[in-house]
Amino acid sequence: MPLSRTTLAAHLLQQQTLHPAVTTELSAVIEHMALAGKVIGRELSDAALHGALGLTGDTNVQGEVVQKLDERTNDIFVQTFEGQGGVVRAIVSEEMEKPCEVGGQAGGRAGEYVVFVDPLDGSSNLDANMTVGSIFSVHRVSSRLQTDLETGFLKPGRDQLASGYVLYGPSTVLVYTCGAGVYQFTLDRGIGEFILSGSRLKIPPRGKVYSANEGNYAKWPQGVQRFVDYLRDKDAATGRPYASRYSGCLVADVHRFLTGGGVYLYPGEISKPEGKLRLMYEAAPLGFIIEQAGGLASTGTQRIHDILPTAVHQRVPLIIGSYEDVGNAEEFVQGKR
Ligand code: FBP
Repeated sequence: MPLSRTTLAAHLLQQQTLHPAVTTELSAVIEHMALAGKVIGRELSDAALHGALGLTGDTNVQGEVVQKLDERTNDIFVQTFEGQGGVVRAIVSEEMEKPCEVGGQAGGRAGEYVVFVDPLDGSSNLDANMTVGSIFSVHRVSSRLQTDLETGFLKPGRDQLASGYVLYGPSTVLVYTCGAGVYQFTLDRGIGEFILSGSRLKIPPRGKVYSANEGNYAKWPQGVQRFVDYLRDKDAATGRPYASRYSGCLVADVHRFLTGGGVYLYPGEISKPEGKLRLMYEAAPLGFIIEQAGGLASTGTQRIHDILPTAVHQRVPLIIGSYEDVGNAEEFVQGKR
């Protein structure tokens, strides 16, 4: 095994010497996310062999049917942070209506971080054995917390300290940023370590692929329809038509762009202008990653990063990916083209 292979722990130690934002505590949070990712990766790999696939019969706070693994992966994140010595005060999860306090006292002080998590993104892919992911975002708890647990956690995307995702595909990959570039790690299952496999990742300014559930085309506002029509039109000079790729897993579609560029859309609909995806644990964390890689994340009219959240499960339209492609989408959505 070449000794130059860098583990996540070694990388974070190095980052702490280079960037004051990468503190020991924040590194501990990211290492706990990696630990939860390893456990989830293992459980997904043989889920069918111990009856872990299928539905629970319940619906979650979003009104969505709950997969058994949605619940199990949520428990894994809560358990992972329950014993972590207090740096994390609470977890806010897609699967839990209210924030869940996990942090003990660290040196007599309440934990200073809150972790927002989508434990299993794309879970409707599970029965088809297709790619799924976990998404996380780390914020510092605000002074407002004393009064109101929920609103004390609501901060705009630009205030994130770190974000990332774990992608459970042919290999298990962890991608994160602390605002000092985007780094990728691949799980070496043989030694149980995430090993650095990509540094300071950059997304191409323009892509050749778009991702959207075109089954919703008739429900979209005209600007969105016209943008997708534009991508499908033939024009060699601008590399159109773009190829259509939609995996049913936001993390997988966004990860594809980190290497080849392109644009993912889950827009608002005429009857549902807020769209489907959640701001705090889907749009904002992926927005931080993509913008650190040189791309853009928008609602079509506003940068995701600048949205002042009003609720932990708030939904927003999302257009994310290569800078020029998202810029084009914004012009169509705003009726400038
Ligand atoms: P979940 O986090 O509940 O899985 O929802 C998000 C998501 O599954 C994305 O991963 C995916 O891109 C999108 O919703 C699929 O939605 P639809 O089935 O409406 O196209």
